[in-house]
Amino acid sequence: MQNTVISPELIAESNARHAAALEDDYASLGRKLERQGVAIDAVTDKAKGWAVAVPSWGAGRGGTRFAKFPLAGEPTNIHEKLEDCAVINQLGRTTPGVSPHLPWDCVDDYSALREEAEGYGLHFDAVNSNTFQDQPGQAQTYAAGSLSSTVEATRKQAVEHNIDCIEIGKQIGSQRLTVWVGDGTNLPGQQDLGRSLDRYLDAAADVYAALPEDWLMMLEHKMFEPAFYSSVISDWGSSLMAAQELGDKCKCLVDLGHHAPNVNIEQIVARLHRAGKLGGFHFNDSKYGDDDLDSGSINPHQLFLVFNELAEAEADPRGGFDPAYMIDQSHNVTDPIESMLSSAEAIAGCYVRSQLVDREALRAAQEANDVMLAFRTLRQAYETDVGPILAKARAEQGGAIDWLGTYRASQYRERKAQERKAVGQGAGIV
Ligand SMILES: [Mn+2]
Repeated sequence: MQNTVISPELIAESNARHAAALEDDYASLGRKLERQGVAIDAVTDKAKGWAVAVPSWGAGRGGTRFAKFPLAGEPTNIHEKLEDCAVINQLGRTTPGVSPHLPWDCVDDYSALREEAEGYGLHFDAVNSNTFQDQPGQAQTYAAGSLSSTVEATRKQAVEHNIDCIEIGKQIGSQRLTVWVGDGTNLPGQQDLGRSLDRYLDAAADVYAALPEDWLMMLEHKMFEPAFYSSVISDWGSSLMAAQELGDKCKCLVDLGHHAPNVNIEQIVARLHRAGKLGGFHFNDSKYGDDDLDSGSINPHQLFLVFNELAEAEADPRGGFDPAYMIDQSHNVTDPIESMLSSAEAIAGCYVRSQLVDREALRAAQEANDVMLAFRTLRQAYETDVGPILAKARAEQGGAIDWLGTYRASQYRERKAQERKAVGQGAGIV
């Protein structure tokens, strides 16, 4: 018996109020797509089979380096985070995976934690290591770097933490390790830019050597922050270089916020796939830098173009196509459950739109150098309102047609505000 956090009756009652309007919209969209040669039910089935993981840390309020504004009833441990993730998946039916972060989510009994997640219909996705901050009692500081540190004992400590993450990951059913290091410099001359990469690669090779056969190590690049002059794995070029040097079980992870403004991220996606090194995504949106805003809130067109490249990659797998999809954003002023539901819908919507692109027509227009027709072929899919498909997919799997209204009617957060202990203030960590 699956542990349902939100009353199924409440969802059913809410859906009953919206069912007639949805059927009307779905039928109308179905007729429109049929004229384009697309069977809507087949697309809805694809939507049902598509998933994006949520990060455990995203269940809590994030913050900036200036402040964090806690939300009454937000989770304070992995058990409460799992409960919130269960709500997100129960209403949205797109997010059965939870990506844990260590040591923030460390517990004594990992098989019990795995069972707890499964009780909610959830599973654990990629495990995220953390060598960007010091933990209480830690022997070596990461103030001057972790895997790339000039201090051998510090590099060793960072390697051992990553290996611990793999061991914990095995117990909770994960098969991927995401490695992001904050290593870098704040002033020119602080470190030798070449040797710091050498040290990183040597240490990362020790982590790689501990990977089980059926695991992947994903390297996440980031242009800047916390290091503001140079980062060791600053861009997709450094990431690709490292992944190629480390081996077949190492791939690159693209966090949409980790690039300079206006960088053509969809092209990076195509390039990484071409190199057989597209490992996964961290979805978020940004206006200025690594803002970690809700996915699709600022530039939904870019998100669509990324998914268009993913659809191309899936059609031409070149030996493999299995990227890990995860949301990675910071909810500073919203209820994280609402932001994650909104983001999952935006991301799934771009996936669905990418499935509506007439690939044959696009290819023909490209081959004929018919620029406008190629553009319009893409644009037609982007401009399609796929809301009815997403709502239908949710409803048919027990989720909510109107997830926001249903969530608020459940008064889940208000109840948790009574039950859970208050979160401390202070700067957030994102
Ligand atoms: Mn990320």
